[in-house]
Amino acid sequence: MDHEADVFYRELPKVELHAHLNGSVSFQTIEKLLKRKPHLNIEHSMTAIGKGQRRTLDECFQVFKVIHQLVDTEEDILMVAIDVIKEFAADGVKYLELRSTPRAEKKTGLTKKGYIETVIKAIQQCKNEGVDIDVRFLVAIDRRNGTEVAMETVELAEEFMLSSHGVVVGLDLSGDPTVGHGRDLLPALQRAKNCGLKLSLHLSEVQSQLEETDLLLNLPPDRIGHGTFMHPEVGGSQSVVDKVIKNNIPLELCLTSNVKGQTVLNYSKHHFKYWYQLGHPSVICTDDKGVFCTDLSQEYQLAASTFGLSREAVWTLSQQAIDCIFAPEAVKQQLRQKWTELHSQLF
Ligand code: 6MZ
Repeated sequence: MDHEADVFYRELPKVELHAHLNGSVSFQTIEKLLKRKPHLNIEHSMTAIGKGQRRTLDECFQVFKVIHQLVDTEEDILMVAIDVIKEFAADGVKYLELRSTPRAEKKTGLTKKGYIETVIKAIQQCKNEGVDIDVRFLVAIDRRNGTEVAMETVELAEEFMLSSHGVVVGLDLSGDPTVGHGRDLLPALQRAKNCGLKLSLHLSEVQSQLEETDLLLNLPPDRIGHGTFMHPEVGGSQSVVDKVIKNNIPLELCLTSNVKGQTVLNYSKHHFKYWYQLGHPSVICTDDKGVFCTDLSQEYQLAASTFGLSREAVWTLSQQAIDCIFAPEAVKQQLRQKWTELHSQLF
């Protein structure tokens, strides 16, 4: 990790809503995977982007490919998911929505169904061990894989939403934003929405996506990932901003990811400022804590130091994230209760 956050931020109870499983793999877990697969000749420098380093978004996607080579059996997925959940819990995250793209691997016999089952097993195992975190799962569509795979993914997600006792709550649309067009995925996303899956869509992560964003906002999604280029100051449009505000769609904002992936010039230029000043629901998230060498405490601290937020304001920010979770109202109530109990310990 680049550096460790101050105690206040680590002890702050937090909600993480935008975390890709294979982007969240820590140095320690990569170490274990490298030992399992020495023949791949992969080094740490190929799986993470360290302090002060930047990559193009395209290079970031190459990093995921390397990690996917290391995580290609049910055994790997189980270990990775358990480690990631425990690391978030150790960082003070009380509620986590993990997202991941189900993958089939001919070589190892991994199936997409087995993939999802294994993530759910990891979540269950952590719960049985009493790890202090409520974890839900969003099944991810990788936009690179096109219309048909998107529809199959929705069908799988639907099946698991019905059988996983509330663990699978929604669907994520992610993947390289420069590939494909959202219009081709619209039928799959519409179907997901109709069957009760919550939708979190990566929108306007790069500048060329305004038309797609405008179209997908008509669904409307339940949350937006990044939304970096939606507002007029960065070439977006007021009508897109108005749609987001009118539908009160929360944004998942990942500061370090956007700076290291070079879609945002520096921390002070991050669009957190625009949306936060509007009073629009903005949730601080990590995106890929392993790849970008960060954690959620650090992201809160960076937001506070960059935009001059008081500790009270940081507390409110973390508390308001509860309103944006995909789990039902009863879970929100439990979390609000937890935040109330923890407030006196921090202030
Ligand atoms: C878009 C991203 C992403 O699904 O194998 N992913 N998609 N933008 C980003 N910004 C940096 N970061 C991660 O985790 C890795 C996958 O998550 C998506 C990509 O599809 C990547 O392959 P899983 O667990």
